Amino acid sequence: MLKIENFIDGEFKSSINEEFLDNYNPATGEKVGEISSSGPRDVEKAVKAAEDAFFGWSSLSMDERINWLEKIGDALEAKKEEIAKVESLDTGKPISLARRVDANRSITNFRFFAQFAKNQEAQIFEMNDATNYVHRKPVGVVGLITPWNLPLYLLTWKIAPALVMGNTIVAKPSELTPLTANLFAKTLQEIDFPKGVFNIVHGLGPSAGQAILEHPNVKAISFTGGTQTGRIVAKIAAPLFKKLSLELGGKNATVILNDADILQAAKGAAKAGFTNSGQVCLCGSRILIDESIADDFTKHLIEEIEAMKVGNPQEEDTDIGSVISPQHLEKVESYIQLALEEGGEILTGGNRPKLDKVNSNGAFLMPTLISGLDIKSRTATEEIFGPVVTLHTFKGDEEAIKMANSTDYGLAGSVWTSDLQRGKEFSKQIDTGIMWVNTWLHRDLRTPFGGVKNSGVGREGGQWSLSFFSEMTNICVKND
Ligand code: TXE
Repeated sequence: MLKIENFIDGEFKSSINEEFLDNYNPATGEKVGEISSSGPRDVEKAVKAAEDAFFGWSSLSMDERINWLEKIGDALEAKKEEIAKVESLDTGKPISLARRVDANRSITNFRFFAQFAKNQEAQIFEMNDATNYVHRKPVGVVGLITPWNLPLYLLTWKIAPALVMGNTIVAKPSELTPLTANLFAKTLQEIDFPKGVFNIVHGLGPSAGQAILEHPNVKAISFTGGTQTGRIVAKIAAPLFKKLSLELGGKNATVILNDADILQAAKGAAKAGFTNSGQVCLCGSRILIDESIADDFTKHLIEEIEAMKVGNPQEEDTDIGSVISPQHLEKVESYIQLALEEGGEILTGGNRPKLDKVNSNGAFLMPTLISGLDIKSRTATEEIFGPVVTLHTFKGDEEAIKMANSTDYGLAGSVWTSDLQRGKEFSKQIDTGIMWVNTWLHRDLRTPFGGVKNSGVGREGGQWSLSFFSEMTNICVKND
């Protein structure tokens, strides 16, 4: 039985109250371990360790910190298969997805920010009688609070830029998925990473998470999670004038225009809708299809969905694993019930699969496609965050734009068309932070990542991450 303890000042130690939370494998329903259930006193210890380590870490040169990021990337690369296995065990996601997406991206996050920081140019603004130098300094001790859907991928997406800019860290992974954060901490120990620079406090949001938000010496909060929790984070952090990055929920539209390549669009829409069982904030959980090609497209889409293998996430050919927990499964199923009440028709899925004994107690749901709902129905406007996608027809681009923009979220979307210029122009009309044309989840880490409305505040990626994790001083030198 795994015992996952806090990682403070380079050592693993249980929370002061010696309390633990159970940790489960959602694909089998089995308890796999326990994690420390920390509170404010543990956060105090972690912040103190981060403060004590701050001078040493921030006084390293940028090149020395870049070297450390490269060493971490190499150490994670050597453990890629272990990361994939542990992430799959903790989340119920297919091992192939955990390897291709979670493990690979966790390694890439360090290598990308090492390279990106290397290429940073000094920001200098010349006047006719003076020169302005923009000097970047670390923020100090930063708090990273992350969710359960892409645990190590999203945590390292914040750790790498925070470290390279000279900050020290107190992190709280989701209490549902602590294992790869623990593996990451062990890796830092193995490479003799400076103690206290990176700390983990495990536990529940309202106790451990909230204590990080409230701690006066935590100067910035980078949060990824639900919109509801994002409101709580903002309410606590804003009056303390902490820097705040909020990456929240989404209800993204996959829009198929009348000149799309129907087969390519059906494959793309199925991938966008059901990757990680729909538990990615970027998932295309609403498909909008031009009525002139709706029948043909829907036929191909259903074929793509029904070809997905649902089952044991430890098997290489599994496409859809379990969702994160029985509680989340019930939440997702309640939306299927709601959809029927709102006049929806289930075109495929909507039921739990019959699986072998090992997974008979797992939180599995067949990928589900529902048509016939009003675009303003609750099912089509609230984030479900599971393998449930709604299908809506439109007549002409104007109506498609209106429908795509008809939720309180604004994170991402995709549009499928054979006319790339049309796709680009269409994308400009959509109120989201990210739009893909004839693809989905194709990522250049230099680009701004984040959303508007209830999808959050701020952007991550490239220069946006380096700016968030640093403070600027403009030094204006009068020329003699
Ligand atoms: O997020 P939560 P979860 C959305 C999606 C999903 C919902 C819940 O809608 O259903 O979020 O997912 C910590 N003070 N997305 O449970 O609950 C919590 O312990 C401080 C979209 O992951 O918001 C965890 O570490 N911290 C998202 C983290 O916040 C608190 C990806 C996220 O938990 C807290 C994942 C509090 N009061 C979920 N309450 C995206 N945009 O990528 C909780 N936490």
